[in-house]
Amino acid sequence: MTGRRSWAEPWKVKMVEHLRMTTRPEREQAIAQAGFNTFLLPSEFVYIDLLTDSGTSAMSDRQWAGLMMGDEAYAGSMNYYHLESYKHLIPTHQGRCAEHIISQLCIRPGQTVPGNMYFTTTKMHQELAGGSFADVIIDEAHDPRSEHPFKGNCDLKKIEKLIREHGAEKIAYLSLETNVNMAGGQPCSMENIRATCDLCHRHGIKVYLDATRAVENAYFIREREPGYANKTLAEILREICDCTDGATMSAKKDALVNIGGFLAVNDDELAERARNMVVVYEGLHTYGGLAGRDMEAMAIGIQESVQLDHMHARIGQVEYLGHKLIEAGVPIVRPIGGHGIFVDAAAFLPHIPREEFPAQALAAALYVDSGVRAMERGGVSAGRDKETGKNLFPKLELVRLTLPRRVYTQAHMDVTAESVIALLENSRKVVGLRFTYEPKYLRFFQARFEPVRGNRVLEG
Ligand code: PLI
Repeated sequence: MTGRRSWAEPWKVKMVEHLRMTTRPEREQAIAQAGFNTFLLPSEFVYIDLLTDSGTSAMSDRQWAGLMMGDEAYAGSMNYYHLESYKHLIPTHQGRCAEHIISQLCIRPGQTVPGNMYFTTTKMHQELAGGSFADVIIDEAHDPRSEHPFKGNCDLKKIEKLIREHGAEKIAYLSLETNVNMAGGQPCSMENIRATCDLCHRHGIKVYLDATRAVENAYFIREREPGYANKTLAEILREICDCTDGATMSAKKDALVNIGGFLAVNDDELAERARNMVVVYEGLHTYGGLAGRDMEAMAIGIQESVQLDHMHARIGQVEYLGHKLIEAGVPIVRPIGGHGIFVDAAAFLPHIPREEFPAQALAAALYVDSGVRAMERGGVSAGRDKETGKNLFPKLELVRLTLPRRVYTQAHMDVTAESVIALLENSRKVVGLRFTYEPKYLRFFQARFEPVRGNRVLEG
């Protein structure tokens, strides 16, 4: 049996959504009108949409059936009680609202918030609450070529140094992200999660989990960490959560829904304060901006997300695309991560300086070539230093080919790989970009650009 492919997707297609095929001149026009920002493309002009895995999953027939079981009572919706995790769970309409609440409640101006690499919305909310983010991820995470199996790990020495320099009381809490998005979907080991939490707790510092992709992380722990091969994903997930004091969650990723999230905490008093705040920004604490049906779909989605067959096929599809690109010599973040393939745009386009945003240019050129929509995860996403106002240029300058869950086929992966490989062969034809409009907050969403020469991002 060795060498035989023993699994495929544990589902079959029941309904299809038609996609529009476009011509290259149509795509050239569309990307120019979108200011060379793939976020600003109308999705009807996109063929294969790998912008994000957020809210883009296909729901199952059971989830769709669950929508009919929505209890739309304003207060005490039955669906709310189908969700449980930490001692207190407060639904929010998506992850960043949970981040907003935890940041406002737990960060005092001038405090530091260590985390294993920044995430855009997480850091933004920390800064808006008067805090400063401090990166404590291991150095390997910043090296696309490092094959470290747990590149999401925290570096305990970096945490100890922060505590020594600032004092524990100046640290608001540690924000622990699972399957670290900006590092390429890279997991943390259970050993490291436990050691990080122990260290923080010894100093009286709380640890809040960003559980957005915690199930994907659990899958990697099961695959790679000794002692976990016979545990279920649900058991591993429980173990991760048990180490921490609470979690923010965007259910739009692992939990297989198009909208939803929550804040979950163990502390009674913090929960009380969070419930007081959620009514101001989201809605009553038993629906937090969601319809009852959304909560039901989320509860069912969480159950489906921890099925091993599901996760095997999910990560298997990412690996399929990744191996095709590696075989063709495309520089991608190694090892292959959980929710997508991250192309190393700095290595792909060495002729484009960082100031001309190679990853932004590559994402736009990929769209022109084939209608595949990807996302920049590099200098544009990083924004500006909040003190100096200068552009931040993180070591990683990446284009993320993010795979929605249960949406695309192996043939779509082949088309994507062909386009990336064709671009690599013609990489000198990709032209750098400069800003024509730069928004103040989370600029990557709405920024506009123009090519530094001519009017096309992909020449020829
Ligand atoms: O998009 P939200 O507000 O539901 O969640 C924000 C959020 C928090 N943490 C992490 C690790 C995320 O990846 C995240 C959202 N990510 C998006 C939208 C993405 O495209 O990766």
